[in-house]
Amino acid sequence: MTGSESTVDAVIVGAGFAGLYQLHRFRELGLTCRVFEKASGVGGTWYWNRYPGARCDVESMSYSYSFSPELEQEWTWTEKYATQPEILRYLEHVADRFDLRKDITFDTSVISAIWDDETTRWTVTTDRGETVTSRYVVMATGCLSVPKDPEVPAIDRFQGTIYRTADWPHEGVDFTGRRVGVIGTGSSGIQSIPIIAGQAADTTVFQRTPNFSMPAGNRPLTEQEIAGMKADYRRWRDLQRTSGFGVPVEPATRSALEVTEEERNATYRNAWDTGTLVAILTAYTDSITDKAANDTAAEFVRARIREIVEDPETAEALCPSTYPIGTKRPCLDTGYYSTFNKENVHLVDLRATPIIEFTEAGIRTTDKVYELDSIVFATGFDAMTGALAAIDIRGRGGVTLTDRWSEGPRSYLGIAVAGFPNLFTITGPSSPSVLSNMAVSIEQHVDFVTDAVAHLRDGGYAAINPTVEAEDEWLAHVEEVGNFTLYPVADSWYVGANVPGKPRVFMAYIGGVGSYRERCDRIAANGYEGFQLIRPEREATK
Ligand code: NA7
Repeated sequence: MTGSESTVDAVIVGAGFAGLYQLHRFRELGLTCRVFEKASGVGGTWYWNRYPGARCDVESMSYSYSFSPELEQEWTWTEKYATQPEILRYLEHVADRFDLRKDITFDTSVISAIWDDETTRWTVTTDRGETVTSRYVVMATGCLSVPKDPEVPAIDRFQGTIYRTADWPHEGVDFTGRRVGVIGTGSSGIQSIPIIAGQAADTTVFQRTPNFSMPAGNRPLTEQEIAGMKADYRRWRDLQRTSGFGVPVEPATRSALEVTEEERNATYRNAWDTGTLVAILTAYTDSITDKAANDTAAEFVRARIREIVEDPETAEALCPSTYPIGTKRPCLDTGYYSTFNKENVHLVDLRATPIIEFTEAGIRTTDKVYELDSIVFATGFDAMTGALAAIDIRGRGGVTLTDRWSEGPRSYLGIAVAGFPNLFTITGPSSPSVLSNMAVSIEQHVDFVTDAVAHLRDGGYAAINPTVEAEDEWLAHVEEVGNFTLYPVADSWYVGANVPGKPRVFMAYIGGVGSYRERCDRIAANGYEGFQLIRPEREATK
């Protein structure tokens, strides 16, 4: 395809959960589409993150598409929390079932997207030299798709093997007999460490910030559970869509501070035993808004860590204490804390002894050299904006998205950016996405975008673009709601704190998936309030 040029109605960037569904919906509208995907297959996150133990920590029957009742009935999940291979098989099945692959070009990255105000078209260029002109561009590039390495000197000097959880070898890795170091204790580290430690001769975990983790209680689904859910999917989907996090929960009615310690701990114990992320964070009305209330949940989890981990010094180092529980993404694990009871597993607290550099033989901290055969980077992502910043996106007047976002991402609803007409960001910054069940948020965004495009077509409009005022109002609302909670205080990837130099902005909407959906529906029903609808040749604007 090198050097070729073509025209379609829409270019979609990415063939993960979002890109696949967007392609399906646009095709239903009769649009011609091209999807470009960097990987050699569909799946996005679930294509790349093949590290041992990789699972979704939203329950499998909820973390799935709802748009096709037939798909819901024919696909059967096997475990409470699906593994990466199972989710990838599901997405491959979706691609085949809806005949999506024929419009997807694999092994191809989009490198630029340039808007032309005269033609009201985007010109999209790929790293294989192909140029496509389209009316619409949808960035289905994912929130956690640009991995970042640890910021330590001399990584290249290390003579052993380096693996990245976010780009794991397809053939897998056998750590038997090896001395392995793992850097990073987010979800990827916490899921993989027990399995790596089960194989390796010796495992050293380099921890900068301890994380709150709860037992996943993963298990095979029973036939009754599967049949029950399949019979009840429609009601369940409605509950998901109107919930706070895209996962139905009983709303709390009381403050954590108005009940006795005994009652509170019984509630937390029940929440802990559910093996879900949300139960402990939604147990009380003020769990995530009041520091004293939050402390009670944090202390409950710390007590469990001290119970499980036998060495008191290691237990203390594993106890998070520098941020409220929930304000950095908590984890679900299978045997994470007990892994530190093994003799051949060691914890290095990087707050006490930071890494100085990599050496030929391993890692040098301020007090010691750790000799290693392999090092695993589980060091996270340039979240929310990384994948968009990697593409040279230029809107009206040649303004780049990177310049427009130099002080932090600006967006209306997390879907569209003033000055960048007909460009849509699925689960973009300031949407509820990363604080929700992604499957629910992705479907809602794709549906909104598809309806907007149908509205343009039916009304004879050439383009849609949010106004700066609508963007300002939305961002003020996102900030106001965020500030009502404890989220902005933590040095998390939600605020960009994990990437040196990134502007500190709380990039998620915590107003709830349900109320966000209502707002989007209202905006659409009111003729796309806050958006400018542009007629061909700008003959009229609204
Ligand atoms: P996360 O959650 O961002 O975790 C990355 C981890 O790597 C975290 O513990 C970081 O510590 C650590 N890290 C990052 N850079 C360094 C350096 N330079 N030195 C030492 N340690 C470092 O990424 P995951 O892949 O685990 O999970 C991503 C999401 O996937 C997760 O939130 C779920 O939504 C699913 P830090 O906390 O920054 O001090």
